[in-house]
Amino acid sequence: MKKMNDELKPKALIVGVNLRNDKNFSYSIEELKNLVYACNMDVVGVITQNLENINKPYYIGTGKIEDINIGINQCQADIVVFDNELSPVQLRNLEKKLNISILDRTGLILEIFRSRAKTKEAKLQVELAKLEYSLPRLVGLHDSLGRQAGSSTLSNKGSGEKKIELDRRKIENKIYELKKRLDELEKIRNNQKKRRKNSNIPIVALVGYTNAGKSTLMNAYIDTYKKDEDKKVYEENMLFATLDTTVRNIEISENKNILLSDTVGFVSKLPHSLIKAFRSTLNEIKDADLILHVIDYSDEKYEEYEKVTTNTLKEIGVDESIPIIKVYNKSDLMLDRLPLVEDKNTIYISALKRYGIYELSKLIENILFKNYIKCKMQIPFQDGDILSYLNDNAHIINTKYNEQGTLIELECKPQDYSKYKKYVV
Ligand SMILES: Nc1nc2c(ncn2[C@@H]2O[C@H](COP(=O)(O)OP(=O)(O)OP(=O)(O)O)[C@@H](O)[C@H]2O)c(=O)[nH]1
Ligand SMILES: [Mg+2]
Repeated sequence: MKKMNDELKPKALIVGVNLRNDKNFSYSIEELKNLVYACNMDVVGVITQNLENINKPYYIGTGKIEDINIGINQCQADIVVFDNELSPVQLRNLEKKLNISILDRTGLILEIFRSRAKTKEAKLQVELAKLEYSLPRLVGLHDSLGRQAGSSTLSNKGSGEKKIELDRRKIENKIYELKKRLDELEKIRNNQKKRRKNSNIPIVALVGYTNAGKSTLMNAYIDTYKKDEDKKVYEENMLFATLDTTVRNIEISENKNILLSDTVGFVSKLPHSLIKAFRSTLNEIKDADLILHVIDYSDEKYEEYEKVTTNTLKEIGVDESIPIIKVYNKSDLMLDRLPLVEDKNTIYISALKRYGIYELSKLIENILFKNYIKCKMQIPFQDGDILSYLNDNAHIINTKYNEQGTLIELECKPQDYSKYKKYVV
């Protein structure tokens, strides 16, 4: 039996154009369905068309418009969702022909982000992205207003155009104001970043397709290494549960700390206005010394998701020289499909069940602390301050006391090794 709630959900008819036999087309439609569900709507039908080129005024071919009209009636749809981004003119033309609300992929993703934003910065970023997106689309919203031919000055325009012009100015002012407030927040963020850089603790960024388990992995680290319940992050089975960045200092082995950061997830064709508005949140990834690319191995489309993430990293300008570990997550659901031999810098784990966390830490350690030098130092009693510095900053493997002082076996940074070379035995 259908739940009452389901009946109240808006019914969406999906429309997709397969341009020049795109091999990613069916994947894109599947993804759009998930985005529609994430926006709390039901999918009641899918209409597709194969085209060589788009039909500029409507995006879809003119003949297909009638099919969509029939589809709307048959499925009793409340809204039509297009799989691509529509130009303002296309949106207006289609609304006129179909007489129904229309959302394109970008509008849909923006709507999901709006409903998820919790922190002040995320809210401001989403609002900015929405305004940037709606500005060129204003004409469509006011098309029903009367127009007169007129010169370009406001006073000579017809009432419809005047209204659009006033709205446009209002939105432009609001965009200016939002950017200013976001710049202020970015300054605070940059100061925090500077402090982090100065601390010399390597930054490890969790990245990946939305819902891959990044936040769950962050929590697994907090659980395993910090035992600090209230510092956990929000994890949830929904697209875009996380919209901001959280950083935690984790000691993955004695005196080897990392700054682990969890941030917003990706989806294919992430709208440009969002990438622009979320610039400062996404910039956190650019500063990383190591990227953990988290992949939901239990999803049959995981290879597609992998590509989406790799492409998005390129798009936001992440340096290709940053090392990446591929973390195949949710392996607890795939125990019969685990490879016998893992590739280099690849690991199969379960963030939820906490399987493979220690092994992942070892991989991280091998990359970030590989230049640590293993040695023995004999520290005389009178140099207790050096012993306490090394206790705090090096990985001490063994400590023995003898007549000359303390003999330690340790792994330390090359800088510390050269500084304290005289103690090496
Ligand atoms: N079975 C299983 N489920 C997992 C595992 N890791 C995460 N999940 C589930 O996957 C869902 C999404 O997890 P999140 O950690 O919120 O995913 P995310 O990558 O942070 O997602 P966004 O913040 O939305 O981008 C949750 O319901 C988790 O319980 C795992 O190892 N095994
Ligand atoms: Mg998350």
